[in-house]
Amino acid sequence: MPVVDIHTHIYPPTYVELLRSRTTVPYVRTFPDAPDSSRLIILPGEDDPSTPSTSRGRPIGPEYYDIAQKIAFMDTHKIDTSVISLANPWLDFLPGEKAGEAARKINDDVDGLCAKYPGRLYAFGTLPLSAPVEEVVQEIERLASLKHMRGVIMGTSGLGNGLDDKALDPIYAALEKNETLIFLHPHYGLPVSVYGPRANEYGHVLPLALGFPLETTIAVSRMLLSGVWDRFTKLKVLLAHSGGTLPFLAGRLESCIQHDGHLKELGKTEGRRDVWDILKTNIYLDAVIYSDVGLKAAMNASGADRLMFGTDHPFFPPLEKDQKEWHSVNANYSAISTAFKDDKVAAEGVLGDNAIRILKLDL
Ligand code: 5CU
Repeated sequence: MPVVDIHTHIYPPTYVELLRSRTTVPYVRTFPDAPDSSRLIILPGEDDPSTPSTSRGRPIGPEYYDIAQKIAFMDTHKIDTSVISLANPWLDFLPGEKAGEAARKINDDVDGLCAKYPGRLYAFGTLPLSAPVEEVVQEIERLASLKHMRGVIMGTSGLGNGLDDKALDPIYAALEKNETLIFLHPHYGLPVSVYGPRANEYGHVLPLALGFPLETTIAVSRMLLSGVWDRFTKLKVLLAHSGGTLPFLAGRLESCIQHDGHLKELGKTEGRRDVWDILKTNIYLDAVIYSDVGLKAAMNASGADRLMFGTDHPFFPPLEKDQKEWHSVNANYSAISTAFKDDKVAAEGVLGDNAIRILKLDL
């Protein structure tokens, strides 16, 4: 039974060099109170001077950029194949004139890494979203010709105005035409003010446990409300973290649409595809939710045949030194075995068969 990890990140060495050359978020640097440990600072506001040193970014070691370490991690956790993707914040922060070339270089580097480990690595490419739209479309076309690419990873900002922006239509059209799946992943979270004045005392818990999933939920809801899937009925999107909170809130979202006087006035409550249809036709969900409770909601919303195992490596390593097996990975394995204890075929689907079928992996 093959195990495929579809949510696993890498910062290729060229990207880490770029981060080391920067002094504003995102960047990599050491701090005077821990000069021997480089820290990766990526999330908005996480280098605020008032932030305790243990909460300033995260330590960055070779597990973030050395592909041999990815393979070793896969071996330890019995993962046959991984679909690797550049981690957040991708190329969102680059000036438009630099983004196209950076995307081509990173995508070629990542495709090259996959070529070194036949059958073990595939990838989601990266788009130069700050470049002119035509350049983004060109990269989508080019990615379709790279052997190991199976989609693109994207954040929720789109071209700067979110994923409900009509200016994205040529990009959605190119993705749909090439049957290129979007792996939609959060980065920006919620405005830090919602975490309150004591947020510094809580490490990264609130932005990662709640900010990330809510960001995804809001981004997808905006896509849906703006009719993206009515215009692009075959556009495929894989949502990180089991869809944020969308499986749990889909009924409420649908009901709010049906009861909205403004939408009715605009004629937008009729003749549209509803949330459940889109969840079962266009959306795929990863199984990175660490509990069978969330996983069952994901299964009920989209169907067990649309769920795919993931680890989020290299994020969420064990905090104990010398702990080889990762608790976070084992939590995702256990969630699958508990949620699908009476359905071996569905469990095998989530662990690997669904990814092989959906992403057309040649295994
Ligand atoms: O720990 C984190 O900050 C993250 C992150 O930035 N991206 C991700 O995919 N997982 C965890």
